[in-house]
Amino acid sequence: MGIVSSGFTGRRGGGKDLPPGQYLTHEFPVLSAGPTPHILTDHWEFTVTTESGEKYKWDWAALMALPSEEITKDIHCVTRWSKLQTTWKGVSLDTLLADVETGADFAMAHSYGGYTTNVPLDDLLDGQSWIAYEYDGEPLDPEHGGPARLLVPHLYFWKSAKWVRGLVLSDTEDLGFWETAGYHEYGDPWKEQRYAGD
Ligand SMILES: Nc1nc2c(c(=O)[nH]1)N[C@H]1C(S)=C(S)[C@@H](COP(=O)(O)O)O[C@H]1N2
Ligand SMILES: [Mo]
Repeated sequence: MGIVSSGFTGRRGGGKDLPPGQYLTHEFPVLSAGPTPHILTDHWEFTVTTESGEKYKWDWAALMALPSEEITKDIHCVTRWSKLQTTWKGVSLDTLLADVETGADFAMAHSYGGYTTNVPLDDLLDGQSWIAYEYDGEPLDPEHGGPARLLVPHLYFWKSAKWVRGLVLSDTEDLGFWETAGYHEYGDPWKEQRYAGD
């Protein structure tokens, strides 16, 4: 009996958490533009390079020594699936960038394997992004970006670079992998900024 409406769970009021054009999934799809790199935490390193070329580096032990946060956020992929209330553990970019001297407006995230994606620096700060290393209480699977990925859940999920290895800060906006291929330079799911010009 009743009306079955796929996409509405009812749990949080029937779809108000879904940006336009998105549907709900309970799966965790894997979307990777290339093969999954397998990086041992012993070899993992995260580097922030400022606009003046100064470098700040963290190895895995240094990342683990930083205060971590439990994160519960909705995620939205530009291929139209959304997943609500995903749970992660990671280190806030506020923590990582606290002592980084920069006046840059833009960041390019770089991944092991060569993927890149551009994000305004302001969108990485104020509790909006993390280097996540656990998903659902478990170490992050390699196919989902383990050992660690960028998590920027307020933008389309392509901005959440898997296997992240660094940020390059800049005064000017460069375009990353998907942005160069015609996707939106910013990617706000609530404004449906899927493609350049949206
Ligand atoms: N390094 C890297 N990061 C990436 C991608 C990728 O291909 N390579 N794909 C992006 C896209 S399009 C999405 S939707 C999400 C998918 O993450 P998932 O595979 O954990 O679902 O990762 C993003 N980060
Ligand atoms: Mo995506």
